[in-house]
Amino acid sequence: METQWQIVKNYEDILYHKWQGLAKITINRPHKRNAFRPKTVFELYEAFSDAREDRQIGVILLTGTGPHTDGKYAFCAGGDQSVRGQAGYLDDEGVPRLNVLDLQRLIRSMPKVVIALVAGYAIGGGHVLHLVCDLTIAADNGIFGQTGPKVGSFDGGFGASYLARIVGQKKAREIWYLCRQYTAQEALEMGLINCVVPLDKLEEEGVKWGQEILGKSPIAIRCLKAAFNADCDGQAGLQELAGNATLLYYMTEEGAEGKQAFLEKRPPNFHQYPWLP
Ligand code: S0N
Repeated sequence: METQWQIVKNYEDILYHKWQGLAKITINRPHKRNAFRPKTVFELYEAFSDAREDRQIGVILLTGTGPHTDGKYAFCAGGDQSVRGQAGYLDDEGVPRLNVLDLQRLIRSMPKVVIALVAGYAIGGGHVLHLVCDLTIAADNGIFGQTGPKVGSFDGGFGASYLARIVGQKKAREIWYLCRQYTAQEALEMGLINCVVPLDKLEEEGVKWGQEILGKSPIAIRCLKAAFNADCDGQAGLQELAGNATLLYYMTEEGAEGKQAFLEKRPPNFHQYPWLP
C-alpha cells in the first residue's frame, strides 16, 4: 500500500509526518550530515512528545533526510561540532546544552515502539540515537560508529553501558576505543541492528515492521518495553515497569473499589476479591 504521509507541523531542522498509526520523524540538516544542534533536539523532543501523546500513534520511525547534494546519506552525524562551546552545544542564545540526553530518555521510556531507519552514517551521538531506539533497520549503505575519543567527547551513559549490553563488553570497548566505522552487515553480525535491506526499500520495510507491530496488543507492547528497560535502567527502569503495573491495577474492579469506597465514605470491600495463588 502506498503511504500518504501527512505533515503534522513545519519545523526548521526536522520533518514530522503521520499516517495510519505511524509517525515519521526525519532529521533534516543534510548540509551537516544531519548532525544535531540544540534546536534540532528541542524540535525532535517536541515531535516525540506529540507522538507519545497521540493515542492513534503506536510506532514512530526515526530517520535522516537523504540523499544529500553529493549523493551521500546520513541518519545522523551526532552533535554539531560547529556550535560546540566550552560547556556543551550552544543554542541561539549562547546557552550550552546537552539536551540530546533528554531526548535519549524520552525515546527509551515512551510506551510506544521507536524504529530507527538508518541510511548512511549513524555516527557519534547519532549512533547513540539509533542505539536507544527499540529496533534498527539499516539500508545496505549504513555505516555505524562512535567518534568521541577522536573529537574530544564521550557518552558514558546509554552510549557506553547500553551499547555493552547489546554487543557485549569487548565489542563496545572496541567501538569506543578505536572509533572505527562498521558496515551495516558488520553491525547486523554483532547484534547492533535488526536487519539490512536495500536502500530503496528502507522506508517500505520500516512501514511494514510498524504495521505488523500496530496489529499487536498496545498494553502487551508497552509492558514488554518497560520490562526490557527495567533490566538495564535500575530504579528508573523499575519505576517505568511499576507505572504499568499501576495502570493495569487502576483498570481492575479491585483497584476501582478502593477509590469508590473513599468517594462514598465507606470502608472498602476487598473481601470480594480472591488472593490468587
Ligand atoms: C559523518 C562523517 C563520517 C561523514 O563523512 P563525509 O561523508 O566525508 O562528509 P563530511 O565532508 O565530513 O561532512 C559533510 C559536511 O557535514 C559537516 N558535518 C558532518 N558531521 C558534522 C558534525 N557532527 N558537526 C558539524 N558538522 C558536521 C561537515 O563539516 C561537512 O560540512 P562542510 O563541507 O561545510 O565542512 C563525517 O562528517 C564525520 O566524521 N562527522 C563528525 C562525526 C562526529 O564526530 N560527531 C560528533 C561526535 N560527538 C557527538 O556526537 C557527541 C554527542 C553528544 O551530544 C553527547 C552526548 C552524551 C554525552 C556527551 C556528548 C558530547 O557532546 O560530548
